[in-house]
Amino acid sequence: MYRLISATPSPYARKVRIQLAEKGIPFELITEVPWDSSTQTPQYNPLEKLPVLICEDGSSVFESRYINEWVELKHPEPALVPKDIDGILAVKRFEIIVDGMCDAMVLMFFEKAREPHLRSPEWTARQKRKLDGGLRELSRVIGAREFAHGDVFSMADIASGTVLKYIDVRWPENPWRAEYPNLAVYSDRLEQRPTFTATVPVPQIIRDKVA
Ligand SMILES: N[C@@H](CCC(=O)N[C@@H](CS)C(=O)NCC(=O)O)C(=O)O
Repeated sequence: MYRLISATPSPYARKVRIQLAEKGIPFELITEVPWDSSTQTPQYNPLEKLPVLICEDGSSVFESRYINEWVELKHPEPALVPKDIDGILAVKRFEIIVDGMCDAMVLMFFEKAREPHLRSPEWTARQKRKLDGGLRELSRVIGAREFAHGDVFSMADIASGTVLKYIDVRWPENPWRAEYPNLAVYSDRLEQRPTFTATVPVPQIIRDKVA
C-alpha cells in the first residue's frame, strides 16, 4: 500500500489526498509538521518538502504536481485529466496558477512570522499581487461554470478548490469571497464532495524557528 507524508494545512498535500481518494486508491496517511526537525520528509525528498508518496518498495515520489501526474499515469481510471492535448494543457495551466498562489501564500505566512521590524512590506505586497492575480484569473476562467475545465470534475477542480479553501484557513480576513462571488459558490459546491470534506485543511503548530 502507498504511504503519503502529508500535513493537515498543506494545500499541496491536499491535492494528492483528494486525487488518491477520487481514484479509490488506498493509502496510509502519515501526518507530519514539515517545518519541524522531527519530520521524516528529508529521508524521502532531498528538497525536504511534503507531500511525498512512498511506494511499497520504499521509493518515493515528490513535488505535488509531479505526484499528481505520476498517479494519473499509473492509475488512469477514473480519469482526472482530459485525453485531448488542449484539455491536458488547459488543466495543467490551472495547476500552475494554483501552485503559484499557494507558494505566494506560504511566503507571506513566513514573512508574517518574522519580528515586526524585520518584515518587508514590499515583499509581502509582491506576494499578495500574485495571489490577487491568481484569483482574478481563476474567476475569469471558471466564470459561473460548475467545473473549472469542461463539464466534468478534473485535476483543475482539485487544484482550484484546494487553493480557495487554503485562503480561508491561512488568511480568513482576505475578502476573496466578496470580490469573487462566483468562486465562493464554486468553492462551497466543491467542498461538499466527500473527498473534500474528508480533507478540510487544519492549521498546525510549528515548534521550530523557521524564519
Ligand atoms: N512545490 C512543492 C511545495 C511543497 C511545500 O512547500 N510543502 C511545504 C508544506 S505545505 C513543506 O513541506 N515545506 C517545508 C520546506 O519547505 O522546508 C509541491 O508542490 O510539492
